[in-house]
Amino acid sequence: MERIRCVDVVVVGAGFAGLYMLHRLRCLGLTVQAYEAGDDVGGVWYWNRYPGARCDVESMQYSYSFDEDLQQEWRWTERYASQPELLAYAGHVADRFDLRRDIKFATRVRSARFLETKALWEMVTAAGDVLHARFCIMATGCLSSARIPRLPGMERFRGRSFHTGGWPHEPVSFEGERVGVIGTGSSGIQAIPLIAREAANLFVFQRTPNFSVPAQNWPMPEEYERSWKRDYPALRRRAREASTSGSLTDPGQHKVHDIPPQEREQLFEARWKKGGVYFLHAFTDLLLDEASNKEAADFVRRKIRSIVKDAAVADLLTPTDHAIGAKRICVDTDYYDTFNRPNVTLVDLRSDPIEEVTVTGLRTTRKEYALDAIVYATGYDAMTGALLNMEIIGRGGLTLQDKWQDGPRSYLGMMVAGFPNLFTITGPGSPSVLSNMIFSIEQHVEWIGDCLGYLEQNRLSTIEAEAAAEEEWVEHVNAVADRTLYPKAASWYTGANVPGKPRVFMPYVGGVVAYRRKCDKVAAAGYSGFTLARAEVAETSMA
Ligand code: N01
Repeated sequence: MERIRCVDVVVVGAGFAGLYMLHRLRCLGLTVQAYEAGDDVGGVWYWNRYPGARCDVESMQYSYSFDEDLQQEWRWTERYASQPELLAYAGHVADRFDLRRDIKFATRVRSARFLETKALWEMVTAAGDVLHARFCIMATGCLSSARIPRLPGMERFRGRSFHTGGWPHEPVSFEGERVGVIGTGSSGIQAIPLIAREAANLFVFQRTPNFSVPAQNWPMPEEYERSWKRDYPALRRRAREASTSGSLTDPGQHKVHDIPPQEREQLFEARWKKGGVYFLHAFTDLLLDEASNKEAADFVRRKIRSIVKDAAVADLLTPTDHAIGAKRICVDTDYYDTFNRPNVTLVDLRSDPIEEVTVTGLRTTRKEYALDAIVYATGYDAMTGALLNMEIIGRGGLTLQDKWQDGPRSYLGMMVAGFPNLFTITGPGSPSVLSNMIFSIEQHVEWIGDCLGYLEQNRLSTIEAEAAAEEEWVEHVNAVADRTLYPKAASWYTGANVPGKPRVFMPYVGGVVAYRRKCDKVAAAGYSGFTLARAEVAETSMA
């Protein structure tokens, strides 16, 4: 019988998390096998090729900091990087550190089972290949499991269908076509203005309006780039030590009601002009106090009404059911103005829901829309979807699906009791999606790398979260979230976008500084809250 190959670590995913993890593990002298479902590196930036896909964290900050030469040499061309540039950057990193040779592409992991007697993870791919590894690191991303709603008749549609999170690699033209976009979250809001410019007619099928602020994207000013590069290490350190999200955003110092209304308005206006998610940092209490939040929300509502010429359309585009920022704020270029175009129609699915997809388009309760293409911008089974799509089996046959049937539970968002030697990079219970993702990825990768180094030095072979520490962390994550407005909105942060998904606020809202302090404290105390042990049997190159 053929012997099963065994490595020290298996990494699932080759996006920004998987790439850096692989590099870090190699630096530790460990043998690594990475698996990636796509044909190349890049993760979310590999899949999301829809028109307008762009990051909304500034390029100078949405980039790796771990290698000074890399951050000095790479040149971003815009304030916010577009998807092609981000994908090129991921490719550059893979080349620079020669990472591809340890990544098996076009390979989806079907299951991961912890073999207790051997203290090994057994990985099985969709093609049936088997691999053993002492450690399994899930770098599977928070927004990687695309969700297409099951609409009656979908399979009949004779036109082209797309999901923003699985966009084709070849160019897609909508020139002269009748296009329907379903969904008005960040992806839809980025894609709609560009599709509108190309299509003959664009129908936007909106169920819930979202708050969006202008990106104010522009070509990278040379002096701005130079100022960052002059001081990169110090600025990165400041982001680590003195920011809530891992990005330097020039946070406001006041609560909304501490300053007079006229000044307030000026401050909101200044933030609007500055662009991007900075808007939510105008005041300190926007996500803590409903009255303060309402001031910000009303400002954006007035902006919508001032941009959109048709008052009835403006009304439909105006969010009224959630606090601004409690659902992920959207960042756009010309979104609201797009509804002034004669070829764009907003369809309100609240008053006129979709009944079915037909052979030639979509039928709502009131009307039939003939379409050449349907774009589903319908989001993700966020944070847990990619993990739960695999069969992950821990001690005693416990599946992650069972463990998380009432919502995700983990210690620090990195390890789950009952699943030894399994790490989740930016997992639920960590700042993840409420932070600059590359920033949080780096923190987790470095913490996990140090942890594996510690185990090696101390000749230990397993680490497992203790149930009590996990319980305490889950309670803390919930308690911190409950002090904010976040859990009140029906958002993907809480799983509300997926029918039947348990409603739990998943990311850690306590800020990256407090979070890092906790993780560092745990490590400094010899990994408090974890059980560390030496297994009887371990096939490893580490021991
Ligand atoms: O997904 P979403 P997304 N019928 O879940 C609608 C990140 N991101 O891909 O709200 C009709 O936000 C749904 O309506 P409703 C960012 O973190 C970042 O846009 O459920 N409509 C909603 O309007 C973001 O938050 C960038 O009523 C249906 C939309 O589809 C996250 O990814 C860019 C429907 C889904 O919105 C997800 O964004 C892109 C149905 N059956 C993404 N089902 C940056 O700018 C769903 N919808 C960095």
